[in-house]
Amino acid sequence: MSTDRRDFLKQMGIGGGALLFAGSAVSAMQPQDAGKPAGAASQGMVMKDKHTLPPLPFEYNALEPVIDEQTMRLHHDKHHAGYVKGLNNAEKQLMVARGSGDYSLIKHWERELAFHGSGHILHSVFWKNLMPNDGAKPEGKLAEAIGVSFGSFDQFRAQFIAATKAVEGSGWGILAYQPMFNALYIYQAEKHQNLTQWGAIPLMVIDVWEHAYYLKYQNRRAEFVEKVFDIINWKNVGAEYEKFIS
Ligand code: MN3
Repeated sequence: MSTDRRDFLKQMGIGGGALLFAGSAVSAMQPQDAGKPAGAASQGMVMKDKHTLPPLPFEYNALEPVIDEQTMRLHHDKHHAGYVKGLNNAEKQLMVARGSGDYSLIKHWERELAFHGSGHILHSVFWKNLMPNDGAKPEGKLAEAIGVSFGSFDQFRAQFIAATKAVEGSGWGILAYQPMFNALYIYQAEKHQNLTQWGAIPLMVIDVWEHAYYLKYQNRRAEFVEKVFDIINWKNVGAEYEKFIS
């Protein structure tokens, strides 16, 4: 794994490796106990939150008038925070299940892990994507890759906007790098975790859950998608892409 990749995972709070434990139980834990969560759980060990809500990289009103301040506050502070909380809880519940050996709710917690984990990842990418950009377009290696994968920037834009507008129910438009095929793809995600390919790395995403636009745009999702496409921070997207192709 490259250093950049590790940095990315660290930024996302998902590169930590071992679970973190709080309290004096840590120092009391003997090496031979490390693989025995049942003992740890029965001693009342508390698992710290592994994932935290990243701060917005700009002010809440920075994207006005395209995205209004109230929507940004709710979206980041409530919705994204909810996915972080849900992900931490799923991981804790799975630890408890490993400890007790009771897997009667395994389907539920695995689903929660996929849903909230994917929600946390996509929102973290979304905030970094956005910035009033004065009509900037992708440059450098990202621009070249868009040309190879989609024919041209305009063709990419048309497909991305069509896919994003047409998400069925709640979901996302996603530009991703697929390292397995060394190519860029546009995916249409339902919820956060459905309709993708394994291994794909989201580079640029637009959230089309109603919570992302309804206060200002009501049912006009298409208008929201077109306006947000014009405030994409292509410099950041290009930098993310270059991290993964080296
Ligand atoms: Mn959202």
